[in-house]
Amino acid sequence: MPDGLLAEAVQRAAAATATHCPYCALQCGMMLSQDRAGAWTVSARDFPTNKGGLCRKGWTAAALLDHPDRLATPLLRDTKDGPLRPAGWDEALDRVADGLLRIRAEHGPSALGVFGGGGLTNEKAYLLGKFARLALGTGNIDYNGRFCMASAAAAGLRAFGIDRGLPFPLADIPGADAILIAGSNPAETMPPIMQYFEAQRARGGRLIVSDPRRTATAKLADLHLALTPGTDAALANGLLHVAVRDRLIDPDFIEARTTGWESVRRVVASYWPDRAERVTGVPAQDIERAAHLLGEAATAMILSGRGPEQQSQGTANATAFINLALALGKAGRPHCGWGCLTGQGNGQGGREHGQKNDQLPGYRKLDNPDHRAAVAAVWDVDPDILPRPGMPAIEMLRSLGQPGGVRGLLVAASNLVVSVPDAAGLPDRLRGLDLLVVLDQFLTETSSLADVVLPVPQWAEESGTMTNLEGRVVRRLAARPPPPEVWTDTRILSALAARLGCAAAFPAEPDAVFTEFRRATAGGVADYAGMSPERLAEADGLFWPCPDDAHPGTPRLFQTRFGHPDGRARFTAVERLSSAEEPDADYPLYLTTGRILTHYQSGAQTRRVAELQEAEPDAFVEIHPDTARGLGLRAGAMARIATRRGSVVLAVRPTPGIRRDTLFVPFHWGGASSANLLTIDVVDPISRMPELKVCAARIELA
Ligand SMILES: Nc1nc2c(c(=O)[nH]1)N[C@H]1C(S)=C(S)[C@@H](COP(=O)(O)OP(=O)(O)OC[C@H]3O[C@@H](n4cnc5c(=O)[nH]c(N)nc54)[C@H](O)[C@@H]3O)O[C@H]1N2
Ligand SMILES: Nc1nc2c(c(=O)[nH]1)N[C@H]1C(S)=C(S)[C@@H](COP(=O)(O)OP(=O)(O)OC[C@H]3O[C@@H](n4cnc5c(=O)[nH]c(N)nc54)[C@H](O)[C@@H]3O)O[C@H]1N2
Ligand code: SF4
Ligand SMILES: [Mo]
Repeated sequence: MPDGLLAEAVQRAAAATATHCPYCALQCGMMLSQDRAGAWTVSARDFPTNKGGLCRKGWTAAALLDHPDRLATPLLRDTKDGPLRPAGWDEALDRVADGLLRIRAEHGPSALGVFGGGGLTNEKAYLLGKFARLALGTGNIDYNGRFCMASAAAAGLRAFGIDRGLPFPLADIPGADAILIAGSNPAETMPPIMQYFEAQRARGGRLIVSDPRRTATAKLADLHLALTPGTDAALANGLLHVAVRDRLIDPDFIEARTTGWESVRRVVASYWPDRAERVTGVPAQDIERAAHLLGEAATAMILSGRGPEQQSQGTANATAFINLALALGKAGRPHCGWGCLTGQGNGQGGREHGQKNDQLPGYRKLDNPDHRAAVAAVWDVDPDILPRPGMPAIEMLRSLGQPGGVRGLLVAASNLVVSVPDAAGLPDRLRGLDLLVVLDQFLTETSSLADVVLPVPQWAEESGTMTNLEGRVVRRLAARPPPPEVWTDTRILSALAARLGCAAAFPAEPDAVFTEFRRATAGGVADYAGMSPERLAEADGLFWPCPDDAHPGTPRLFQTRFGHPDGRARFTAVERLSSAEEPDADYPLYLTTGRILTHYQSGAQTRRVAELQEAEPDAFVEIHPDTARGLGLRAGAMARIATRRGSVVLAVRPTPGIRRDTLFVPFHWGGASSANLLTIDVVDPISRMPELKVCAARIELA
């Protein structure tokens, strides 16, 4: 860090720094301060997203800053079977560069792969994409957002022409007379957001939740639709059937602002309530009631979570709910709209700037000649040297070590071994690579397999921008300098690019990257050009697009026109198709997976926070008490859950709110209790999202 920045960070450390949480996409505002004894503490601050609230993960985030597990130097392995040992930066970076160059010389650039994460700042995500395309020359870059909101993004882009998770600010939520939360559990995954739903309910608004479990969120709702896992499109089509039948749709809106309605109308005609009930298990009268609550409300929103999206039919599911919102005339108007509750800290920005296989900065497309030319001009290279789109995540991970596949992989900000579906074979595939390099703060289930581990700062030790679930760009400030032998991700990429002989510029400091990044987004859909650090610091962030210094930013999209050239939203008819694997005699139950309040993602961070780990030390399986009784499974007993991929042994947690035919396992743990030893890696044909939410399982006393 240059002296000026260091001095600034030190000065801030003496006072409290106004920053944002390291975890989810709400990006709650927080203060970080150090007491006289040197301990760091978090306190809440009044920011528009969290309004003074924080969840337990946010409150305890500072516990990781001086954690004894933190990596303090690069680590490397002298032989494939040898242990990791500390090394200096020159040795570690030389090793990485030599390894990458050797693979490229022998097998070509597409034998190199990069795997990124939605937790990276915009600057890092941008530089990682540039690094893959220019320094490595490979198209094989993808990231964990593929497992997150890729289906919602694909559906939103197809329907609206622009994918921004929420096309409106959270502040609009209380003004919606009816809201359907489709397969999300924000009471556990974004607790401070519940203020907005509570305000909506206090105004007399109605809340509907569709989820196979009666979650903390569903408990607050007027109506809970406890659908069978994997039947979301049937539910949405059933709701739209009723809306058509009972004249709840908005023909004027359909006529003026959309195209393609006829084909949708024809398809939903056969989703009469009895049929929808048979498929979804939701009583027909509840489907009728929900359709009326949404259709009769003056304003309504549909908010999508990972439930309907993380399926092999995820794009179709999200599309079916978008069709419903459009047909009701509940999109592109005040307090109305379909939106996706994006998950990771920078899940939104991380999907806009080039760490996706087919993408260039500014939400541009790698296969569009104009887009290639625009970005190549900023990078000062010939557009023809930009590679073509490479493999999306699951395909890339399947290719590891295969003929023609990836042999050298660089991972930044993902703990793949825990979070990838059907993960049993992944550790061996990673070990078998010619070179695995992981940039992380900890020795995780993934980084511990690497040939070279490069330590990076934590969120409070470097500045950077994050784009939250609303499309609001916020600036995180460094509260203290990183430990001496820890390098930022951007500095590492810059040093590697130089060693690889790349002629293009690779700025090392986040602020310099941000300046270049803003230029690279100029003219794109997600245009950040007008967002100077000074403006971001003054305001409570800025919403993209914000093309110039005078532009106020765009909190609300689609109010007058949608993002397609004709300004109209597009209907796409979808049928409900079966999940990749349905229960049968051998595996009679559905297994679904997801989150609990106290842990974050693969648990790489939160399992190291004593308070959180004590609250939920181990994975468990939720099962309906009747199902458990029938199988002789008592509370706390250890049960074996098996699927065609593998089995895990977990404590039984009888839960009256879950469907009788469904098991739920949180995925925050690795090793023998990893939910992803059970899941299936079949992907959605459009979004390439894997089916994390549905497979067939059986359970028995262990
Ligand atoms: N505590 C905590 N908070 C987090 C995270 C975390 O790991 N922990 N991660 C962040 C990230 S990256 C994300 S993506 C978000 C995710 O936030 P959510 O979408 O709220 O999270 P999930 O628990 O994955 O899934 C939501 C719900 O989908 C339901 N579900 C399962 N199968 C189906 C189905 O077939 N149909 C429907 N309709 N519902 C189904 C589950 O029962 C679950 O309650 O959370 C963010 N916030
Ligand atoms: N069964 C099942 N599996 C799932 C899901 C599910 O619902 N069910 N959900 C999926 C979803 S939505 C998601 S988002 C994924 C998430 O799963 P992962 O991709 O594994 O995400 P994290 O656990 O957040 O891993 C982030 C890692 O990066 C490190 N890190 C944090 N900040 C930085 C940084 O700035 N730079 C670098 N280099 N490293 C950093 C952290 O220490 C951590 O090890 O899991 C997916 N997997
Ligand atoms: S809701 Fe999300 S951003 Fe807010 S404190 Fe919790 S983890 Fe952090
Ligand atoms: Mo996610």
